[in-house]
Parts: sequence; structure tokens; C-alpha cells
Amino acid sequence: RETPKGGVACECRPGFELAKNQRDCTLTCNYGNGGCQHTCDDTETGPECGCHQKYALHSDGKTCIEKDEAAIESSEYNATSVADVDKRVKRRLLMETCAVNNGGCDRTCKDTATGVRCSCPVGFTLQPDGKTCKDIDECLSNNGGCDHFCRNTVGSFECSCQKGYKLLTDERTC
Ligand SMILES: [Ca+2]
Repeated sequence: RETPKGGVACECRPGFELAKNQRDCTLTCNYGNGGCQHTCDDTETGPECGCHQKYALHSDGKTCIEKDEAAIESSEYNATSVADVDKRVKRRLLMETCAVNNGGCDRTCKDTATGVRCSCPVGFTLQPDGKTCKDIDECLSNNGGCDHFCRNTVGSFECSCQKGYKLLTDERTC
């Protein structure tokens, strides 16, 4: 742009600002959000990126990552790529919901703040894997309370009596 005094003055494209040397153009938040993923603040030294709550600024100064992932990132410094972190978040979200594959639970699945929690119906016990339900063999303990014979069934058990005896209505006593 020509100035009234006969010289030239530089101008910048929209979103850029003329630098102090009156020649260079510097990026501002008005152009592509200053390269920031979330928030952008114009400062003397250029755009400064910020992140929404629960997010932390990545070491690249532009990208925002989930805060607990940021902790993982610093402990696993080899896997700093944002793509890797994204994959990990998605994988974890997919795994930790009862909506997908019943959360890996054999029977009952419940979504909790710390992830899924599996549980089993009466007569079954949750295995150390936290997912599988196994029938309890009631007959192993005190013969299941049966007077004579005890027969384990899936989810329950049955008492029966020797020949000549009849099972009473308590289904234990002969
Ligand atoms: Ca049983």
C-alpha cells in the first residue's frame, strides 16, 4: 500500500498482524484459530492456545488431550503422538461399557464411574477374572444341607432320599 508521503506500507492478510518491524506478518487467533485445537488468546508473542476443562495442552502447544491421558503420556513418553493417545482413549471407551459385548461380563453388567462391574445371579460366583460366572457346588459344603443325597445343578442343587424315605417340603429333610 502506498502511503501519502510517497513510501510503501505493508499490510497483512486477514487474520495476520503486521509485526513490529513493519514487514513481517504474524499469525493471530483470527486465522485458523491460531492453530489451536480449543481456545486461542492473542499475546505479544503470538497466539497462545488453551484447552477446555478436563483437557491439558499437549507439548506441541496446540493440541488438547484428556487430562488423565496427559498423565499417561508423561509416564509413557515414547507414545506421545496424539494419534496414539486418541486410539488409546477410543479403545478404552469401547471396552469399558456394558453397551458393547456386555462389557465382557458373563451375566449382569453395570456401568460405574470406574468402569464396568460384572455380577452373577444367585447360585453362581464371580471368578477371579471379574467377568466369568461359575456355578457354586452347594453339595461340597455340608452336603448342601441335604439329609441324604445332594446333587449339584447349574445355578442350584437338589436333595433326594434313600429308598423308603420321602423328601419333606423343606426339600432337605428325609
Ligand atoms: Ca450349583
